[in-house]
Amino acid sequence: MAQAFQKTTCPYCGVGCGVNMVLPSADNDPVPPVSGDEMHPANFGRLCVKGSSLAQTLIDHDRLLTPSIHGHSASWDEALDTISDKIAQVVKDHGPDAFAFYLSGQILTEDYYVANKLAKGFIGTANVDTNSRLCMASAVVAYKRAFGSDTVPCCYEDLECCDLLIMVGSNAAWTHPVLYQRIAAAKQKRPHMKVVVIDPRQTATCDIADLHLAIKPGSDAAIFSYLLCHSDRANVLDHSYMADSTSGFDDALKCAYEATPSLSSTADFCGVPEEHLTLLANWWADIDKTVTFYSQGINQSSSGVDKCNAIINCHLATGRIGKAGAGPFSITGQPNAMGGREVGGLANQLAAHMDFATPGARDLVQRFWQAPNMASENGLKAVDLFQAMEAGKIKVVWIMSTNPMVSMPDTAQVRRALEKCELVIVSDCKNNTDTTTMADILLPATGWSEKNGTVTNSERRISRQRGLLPAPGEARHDWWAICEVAKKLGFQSAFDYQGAHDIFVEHAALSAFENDGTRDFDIGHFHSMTQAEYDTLVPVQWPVPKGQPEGTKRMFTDGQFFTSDRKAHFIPITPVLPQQASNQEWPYVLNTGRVRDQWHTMTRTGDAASLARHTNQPYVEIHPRDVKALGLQDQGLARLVSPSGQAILKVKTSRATSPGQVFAPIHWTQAFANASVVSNLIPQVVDPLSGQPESKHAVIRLEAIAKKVLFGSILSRQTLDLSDFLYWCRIPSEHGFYYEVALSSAADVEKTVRNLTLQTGLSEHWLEYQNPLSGQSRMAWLEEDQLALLLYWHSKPNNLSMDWLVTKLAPDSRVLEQERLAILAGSLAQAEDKGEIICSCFQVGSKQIQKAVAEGVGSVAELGSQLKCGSNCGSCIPELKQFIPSDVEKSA
Ligand SMILES: Nc1nc2c(c(=O)[nH]1)N[C@H]1C(S)=C(S)[C@@H](COP(=O)(O)OP(=O)(O)OC[C@H]3O[C@@H](n4cnc5c(=O)[nH]c(N)nc54)[C@H](O)[C@@H]3O)O[C@H]1N2
Ligand SMILES: Nc1nc2c(c(=O)[nH]1)N[C@H]1C(S)=C(S)[C@@H](COP(=O)(O)OP(=O)(O)OC[C@H]3O[C@@H](n4cnc5c(=O)[nH]c(N)nc54)[C@H](O)[C@@H]3O)O[C@H]1N2
Ligand code: SF4
Ligand SMILES: [Mo]
Repeated sequence: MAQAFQKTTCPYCGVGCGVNMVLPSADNDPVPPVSGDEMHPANFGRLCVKGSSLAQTLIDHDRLLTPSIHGHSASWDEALDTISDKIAQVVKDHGPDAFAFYLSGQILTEDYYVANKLAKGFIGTANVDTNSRLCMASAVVAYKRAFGSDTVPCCYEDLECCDLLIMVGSNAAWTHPVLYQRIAAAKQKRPHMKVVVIDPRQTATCDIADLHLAIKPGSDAAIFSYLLCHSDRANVLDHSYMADSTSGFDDALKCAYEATPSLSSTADFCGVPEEHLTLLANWWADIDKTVTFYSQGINQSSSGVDKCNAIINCHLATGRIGKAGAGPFSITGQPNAMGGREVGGLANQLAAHMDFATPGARDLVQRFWQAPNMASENGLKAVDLFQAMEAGKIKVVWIMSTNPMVSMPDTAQVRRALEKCELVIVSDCKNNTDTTTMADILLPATGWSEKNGTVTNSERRISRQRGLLPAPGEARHDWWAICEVAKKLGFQSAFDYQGAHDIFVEHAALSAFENDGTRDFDIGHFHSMTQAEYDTLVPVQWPVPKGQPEGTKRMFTDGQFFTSDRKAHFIPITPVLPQQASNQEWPYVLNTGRVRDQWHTMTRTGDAASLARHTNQPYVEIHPRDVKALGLQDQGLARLVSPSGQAILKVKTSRATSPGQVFAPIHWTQAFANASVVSNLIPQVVDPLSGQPESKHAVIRLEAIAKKVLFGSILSRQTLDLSDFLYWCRIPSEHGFYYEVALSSAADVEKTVRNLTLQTGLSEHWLEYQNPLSGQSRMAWLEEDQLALLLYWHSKPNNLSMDWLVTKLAPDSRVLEQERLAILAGSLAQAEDKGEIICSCFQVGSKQIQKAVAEGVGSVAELGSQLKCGSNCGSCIPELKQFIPSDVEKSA
């Protein structure tokens, strides 16, 4: 019998896919517990590999279950008393600005709303910032400069009905996979549709590109300045639209001509062939229905706001906005980055899309909230906030749903700041993150599948997340913890909510309060919604003002904007390169970003062994020319050194990056590897307008790690202290603990083995195999026929599959007499070796795919019917194509 499912929303990326979740039941029903919601307008039933693996992340591994104060378990009451007493004391002694929230685009709108209300209206500080500062703060400021409001004009359908799609600084194939697949499907149906990717790196997204501009890092604004000039030269300016709906064009055009006087100077500035730029310019001139889709390659830049406005200028000049298939579309990363913007959850926002600078706004919000202590000016943006903390000015910080010890630039500075701060409160679902280890007070939060509320996706669509599972241990909702502290501070009536529904309707009422069409964000239709209506809310795009329940697909269809003159503003742009340029001392440029199967700091995706198999270790992608010049070894280790820090990463030789540039993913933390936190290397350089860090750019040195390094793989029944290793990385596995490691020298083996036997309490007896010719040495400890510890040493970096060996760590697994040799020889393991996993859904590896292709399989579709790979979520299709010789030729 099929089980009933409930609808909720995926907690990962800003696509905001609808998810059906089967509630646990006693019988073993074959229906998968998580599937795509066919009715949800973001995904129509599709899920990517992360969404499909959600069930695997519901396990309670390392869950934070009780509050604690200075490492000792405490009751909620004790923890909340300690927090409110301390806040009251610092506010009294040092003023309200000694307190700060550091929040996240991964809390729900209702959580965000009460945090913002408490700080800005009741404690009296606008020190409410969030990891969205690292994510889309530049896009927000640019929209506001141009439109007078932070309004995303487009919707997902525009990506399917445009004729030219320019994807800038986005690797959507891996980061917004369901949207990418919608685009790929639309392009297949409409072959005239052109896709252009602008990214210094060749990425999986280039798979559908008709043109890839591998620009010099940071040079994007010059491309769009050139397109603005070209629109003028090619006579495709929309003069009547500009006259009716915009102002400031002449200055912007003059500036663009100064910045990009010729094709050759622009091509040179951007480091691209002139033919590529000409092709793009011709398409831009010839094709009216154009969407520019942009993400972190644009935003995370010291000139991020200008880059966004350079894009918006081009759309305004050609009237390509407010129409089907046209617009400047900033795509959000986190599931509720948009919800955060809606409540005003950034230090330079007030509430409900109002700012401190908007005349009358502070008074309006004060009256609506009946707030006793309204903040009156912007608070500190993330980087400034942590610097003020180090300087002793922020004395209490409440960090919620983010891991700044990994994600902020210059994490050593973040450590110093948190050490200095008198009270660090961290609300998280996990016990052991790089930030929870810095907390004075830990508060256990409910997580996805347990909490109730709303999130808003990249196309302004509000969807419900539904609490379907019970909260484990003493975990509580984030909004509840904030409201309890507010009440203890004396603000009972303003925070006396019975549930998320109460908060949502208040938020809706504020959005409509004295609005009358003056503010874009208006969801007044919901102000009187009942609990039952909230519980059955279907996904809807804002604005949804009173009397207009339908939702709004596209904004600015009438050419009216939210500036004082109701016109959109052109901004004159002078393109600049990243603030730090490489030089003799720091000859390489580091670019950072995401991999397909991991989410941020791996606190959730790191629980799914199957997701670890695509990319199992932190790596740095380096062009073969540089690998050779630096004497590095492919798959070996490199040390990356920047003026702010260091990291050790595995070398991945790749032509995807250009010589002189390297790329490293951001995901690995100290909980997963000893020396691979990439944000260590990033300087605290920010955009002057948005405060967004230049997280995509550091100047670095690369060093080969001495040749005598001994590499190893370790399997263990228990976690190990590997602090005397040069390098270790824990790879999530189905059973036990699996580490890839390196020792500085083979001479350290004896001491290391002694240390490991002491730690594990294992005997001095082990099975051993040595091959002096190959430098291999292997040791296994068995306890009552069960594998307890296995050490494999190799003198060269090795890609041995540990799949079969890991199964021997399963609790009921026995090592049979005849398998003892296989354990040391690894022979059975190799018989099972699938190679690097390409398709995570069906765990199909590169070696299996290569074999099928060698045997005559000639297309991705045939691969799918033979091996199943690519036939579920489709996230791996760009990679599968790389195995098919005819497809590789086509893309070359
Ligand atoms: N698998 C996965 N998906 C995710 C996430 C995740 O952690 N894992 N996180 C989510 C979040 S919060 C976000 S914000 C999004 C981010 O989504 P994206 O922005 O698509 O992801 P990134 O990999 O950070 O960066 C995108 C690209 O910017 C390029 N780039 C670097 N410098 C420049 C430049 O100067 N100009 C241009 N044009 N490009 C440049 C990089 O080479 C990279 O390919 O992903 C969301 N989706
Ligand atoms: N160098 C470099 N740095 C970057 C980036 C980059 O591209 N390059 N990207 C930046 C971007 S775009 C982003 S968005 C950030 C992301 O960086 P972070 O926000 O630091 O990363 P997450 O791993 O998502 O952290 C979320 C934390 O919240 C916890 N959590 C999950 N759900 C809940 C909940 O409901 N309540 C509570 N209280 N806790 C919860 C998780 O366990 C986890 O510890 O990284 C930024 N940093
Ligand atoms: S694309 Fe994937 S990660 Fe993003 S919301 Fe959809 S299922 Fe979740
Ligand atoms: Mo993000």
